[in-house]
Amino acid sequence: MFIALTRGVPPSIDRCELTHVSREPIDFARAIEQHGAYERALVRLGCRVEHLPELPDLPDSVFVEDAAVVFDEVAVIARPGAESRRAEVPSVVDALSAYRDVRFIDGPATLDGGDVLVDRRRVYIGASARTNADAARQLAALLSRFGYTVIAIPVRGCLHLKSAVTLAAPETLVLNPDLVEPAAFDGVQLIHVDPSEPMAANVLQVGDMTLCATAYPRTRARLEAHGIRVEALDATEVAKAEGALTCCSIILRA
Ligand code: CIR
Repeated sequence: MFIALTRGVPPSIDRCELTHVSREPIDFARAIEQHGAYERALVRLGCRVEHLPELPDLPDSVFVEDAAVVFDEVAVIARPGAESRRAEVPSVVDALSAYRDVRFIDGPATLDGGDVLVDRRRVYIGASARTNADAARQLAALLSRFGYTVIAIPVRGCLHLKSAVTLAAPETLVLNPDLVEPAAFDGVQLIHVDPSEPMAANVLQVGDMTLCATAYPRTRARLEAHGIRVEALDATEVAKAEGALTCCSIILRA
């Protein structure tokens, strides 16, 4: 039903880019174990996991989400805002070319996939340190023929739009109102993270299940109170690399 592109955790992950997070030692063995559990969860939820080639010397290469945004009609190849991450992209282009027409965000515009949140025909794009207005304009031009509306959303105090808000269920977003303005999301149900869990807004909905990090039990309870089925996964090691659950896969309808 779904294909999930993933890539192994590189041994260089301790040299990853960091913007809003202080560097802490990453337990590589534990990171591999958690990533394996993540992939097994995706399989349980109906994904065929396809492994991209390992890139051991690219510290952020496990965060495949940033390299592309895939729609049913087209794959849009990103141009990551961190120059150190641009070499991650070609293998993602190769993999996606088997499934979709691919289109590119042209430089000097920059776009990280973590800044793009798709809810039906609405595409929210973060105005962040990684993604700029030129990329938003190009994305809108690429998608207008398919009936998508692209809406630029400022984000503050976090890396990506999807650090601040993600899809928890159809027409339902989970968000941290300190990082993104709730009024920007008109006409959808909003669930706020528990205030004691500011980084809990990154969840990954696949089919009728939503994956959430075990570190955020209070936000999980809020989702469940809204009737959302939640499975919790440990994601402590990618969190130290400023990553979360959506970042580690590109999921597309087969
Ligand atoms: C970076 O700064 O690019 C990585 N250390 C973390 C990227 C996380 N990706 C994501 O949220 N989509």
